[in-house]
Amino acid sequence: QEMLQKKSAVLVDGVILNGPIMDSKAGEKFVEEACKIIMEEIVQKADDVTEKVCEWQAPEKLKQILDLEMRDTGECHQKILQLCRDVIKYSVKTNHPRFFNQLYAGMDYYSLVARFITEALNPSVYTYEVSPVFLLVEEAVIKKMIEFIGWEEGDGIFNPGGSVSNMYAMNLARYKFCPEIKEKGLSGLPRLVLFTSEECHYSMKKAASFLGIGTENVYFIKTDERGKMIPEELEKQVQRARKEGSAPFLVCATAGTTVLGAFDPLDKIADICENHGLWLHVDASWGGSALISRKHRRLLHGIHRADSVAWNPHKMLLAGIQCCALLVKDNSGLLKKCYSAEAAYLFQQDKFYDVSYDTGDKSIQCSRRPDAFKFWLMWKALGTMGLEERVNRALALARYLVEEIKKREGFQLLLEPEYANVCFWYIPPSLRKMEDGPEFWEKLHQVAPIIKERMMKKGSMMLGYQPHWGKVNFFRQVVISPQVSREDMDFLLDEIELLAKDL
Ligand code: ABU
Repeated sequence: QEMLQKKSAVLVDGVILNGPIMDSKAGEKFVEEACKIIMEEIVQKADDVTEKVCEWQAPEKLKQILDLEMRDTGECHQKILQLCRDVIKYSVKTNHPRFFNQLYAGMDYYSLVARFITEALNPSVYTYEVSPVFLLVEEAVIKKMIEFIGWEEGDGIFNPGGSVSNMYAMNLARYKFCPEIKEKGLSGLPRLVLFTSEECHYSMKKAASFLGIGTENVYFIKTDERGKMIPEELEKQVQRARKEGSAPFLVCATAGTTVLGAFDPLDKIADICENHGLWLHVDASWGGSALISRKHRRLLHGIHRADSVAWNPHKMLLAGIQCCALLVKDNSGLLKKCYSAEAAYLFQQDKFYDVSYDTGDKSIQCSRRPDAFKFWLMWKALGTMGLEERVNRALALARYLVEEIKKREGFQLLLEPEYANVCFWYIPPSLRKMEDGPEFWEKLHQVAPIIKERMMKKGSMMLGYQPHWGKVNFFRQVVISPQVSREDMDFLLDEIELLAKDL
């Protein structure tokens, strides 16, 4: 009413248009109070082992606790702040020192602040005009990552996940093999075949299906007892594909497999690719960060011979999900040629600045998050040596755990790890005297899921398990976080013994 009485009030379709409709002061206060909760409940508790890793609730119970219904009228700030507290309380604390469940863990303070900044600025990284800083940062980070791979030059793009990077690489390799596909589509193509190991990431199958290549045209190459692709088997399969009259175009090697943490022999695989004129993509989503370590980069020996590499700094280096780069050994603008669609409303060629900085058209996305920035701020703060120390320490902790497992009764290593994946069985007291045979393995298969249920309901730690290629359920312990200490490794083993003492 007051506004309408003012002479200057403008009313359109029954809506007053003067002034903003938001109460900025109340909004600022809300942000301030929410930040305080984030500090108290997440950041300050991140290294506190007395806190629970998770506060398990069954889905139906959690639905009731959270009051998920969205109503016609909004709720007061106090209620919303309480919801924020509940969301934090019932979420898994992936930054807890005893979260060993996935290929990411821990909290990096710099990348966290970078995320706060980008969330607040809300940029989309496609043109220099809306993302000047983040585009330059992405360029600088890609350049540095390329240096660590050992290429003299190259190109790249940050993507939402390693799976997407792998898909980009598959499509790029196919585009290089038959560039006319971009306009003509699949109809004129021969039967394309690609090769990857039995231990590869499941995204290879997804990508083959999504891109219309077909999962039957992914030839899975046998691996050795450590999970590494056998090059002689690759050679045989390439020859088989040729004899069948199909068109091999891509080999995807893995540097750091998901379960066993195995590294394929890149040099030997590169020889085969060179002989047969095949694109070599290395999925180093997990293992790529070993390139930062002078001690461990030998795991990726030969990676400089790859045509493309997927590398996720959000895993071992803690850059915050998601931070995933696809890097390409190319200086001909292949990424842009393959993916661009030249939208005139974004990529005008008559802008007042150098439009080569409008790099968004190299991406299959339109809106894109500034993921490189988290990695950049962290790298600036820690330096390469700080990142290197992170990798070295994680692998030293994994080694410590391996040696402790060997000493303890009831624990059995699956294999000597090369990286941070420590795979082992826990054989509970009742099975220790049992004869090796189908019954023993059947019973052992049931042990890890029971221990997992107990640890989650107690909230003491989180550790993954899986069956794998005929091997019954075993634990996969992943060591990443700099918040983890030697004591946490001991705790992990003690806790498994405690949780399984009646089994
Ligand atoms: N991209 C693989 C992630 C799954 C895992 O954490 O085991």
